[in-house]
Amino acid sequence: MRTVFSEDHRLQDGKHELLEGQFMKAHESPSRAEIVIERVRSTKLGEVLSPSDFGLDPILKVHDKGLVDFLAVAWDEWAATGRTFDALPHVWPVPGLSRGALGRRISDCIDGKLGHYAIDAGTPIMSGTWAAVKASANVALTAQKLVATGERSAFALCRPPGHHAGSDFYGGYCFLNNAGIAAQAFRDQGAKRVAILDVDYHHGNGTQQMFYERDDVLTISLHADPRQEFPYFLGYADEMGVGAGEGYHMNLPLPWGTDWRAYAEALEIALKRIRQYGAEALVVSLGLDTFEHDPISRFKLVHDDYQRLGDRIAWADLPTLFVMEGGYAVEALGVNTVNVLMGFEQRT
Ligand code: OKP
Ligand code: ZN
Repeated sequence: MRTVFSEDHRLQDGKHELLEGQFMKAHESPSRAEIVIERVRSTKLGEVLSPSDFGLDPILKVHDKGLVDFLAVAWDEWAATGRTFDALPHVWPVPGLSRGALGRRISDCIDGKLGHYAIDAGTPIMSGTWAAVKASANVALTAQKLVATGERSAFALCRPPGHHAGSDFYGGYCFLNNAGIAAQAFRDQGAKRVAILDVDYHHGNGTQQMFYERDDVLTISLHADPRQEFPYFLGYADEMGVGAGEGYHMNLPLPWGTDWRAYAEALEIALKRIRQYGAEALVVSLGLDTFEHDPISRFKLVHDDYQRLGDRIAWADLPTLFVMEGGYAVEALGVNTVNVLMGFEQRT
């Protein structure tokens, strides 16, 4: 399997996130991608390619121009106020604040804009953020092209991750939805039906929102129950799509402490649905934060389970694009990630 990777991920190096009432060292760090690419290289998984530049068009197919334009200038507007630390929001419009005829205003001030577009205070914007975010989307699109042009699979080593970013919001360490952008690219290149399987520990709320009213992209997320975990407001089992999208979204929330046995049962439900759907391509939002030692998560998967995960995904028997999402037990991240990819290849 070939891997697409860009060194530009390092340009995203946020210092802190607001967590449990404190500023903590950011969990989403450059070391994450470094350890994964090292493991890809040392295991000889396959060739490593640099991304091509696809520009903004494929991004604007799934993201609003308002969000994209904001991300492009957010740092400059923040820095123009004389601030030198990372940009984070600190005030948000709850739905009731400007309900009904009042509508939602977007302030001219950077603090108002941050609160308008961000879902949390855990996703710092710095001088290199936009360059890293564009590179991450290009990594996904380059790997997507490999699969669309006949490769059985490819690995997009994206950083920053994407699955919490929706059409018009960012957050949860994510700015643009790499998996969603890639799924849309499959559609635009002629695939009639595409499936996205999200195995990150956290619910893929951005992906859900982006495709919620569509039947041409089936979205399924296995994740920690939002009653207990971020993103709290979405990810419940009764959210199944609306309008044309009714029946084309599936959430499989699982409790803290979930191990491989329970995880595998949910995974089987997801994979059966994907096969029944008749997808022509599969995009996997590959998060490794289901690992037993992940510092911000509470599932109990072990190293070998990731090979099993790859093997099960291969059972769907589809051209498959793996897109990197979360995973914060950095020392183990390379091994666990490549275990999935190797497990997938061994079935083929
Ligand atoms: C990004 B990805 C937990 C706070 C969570 C944000 C987590 C974002 C995870 N107590 N803060 O899905 O791995
Ligand atoms: Zn996650």
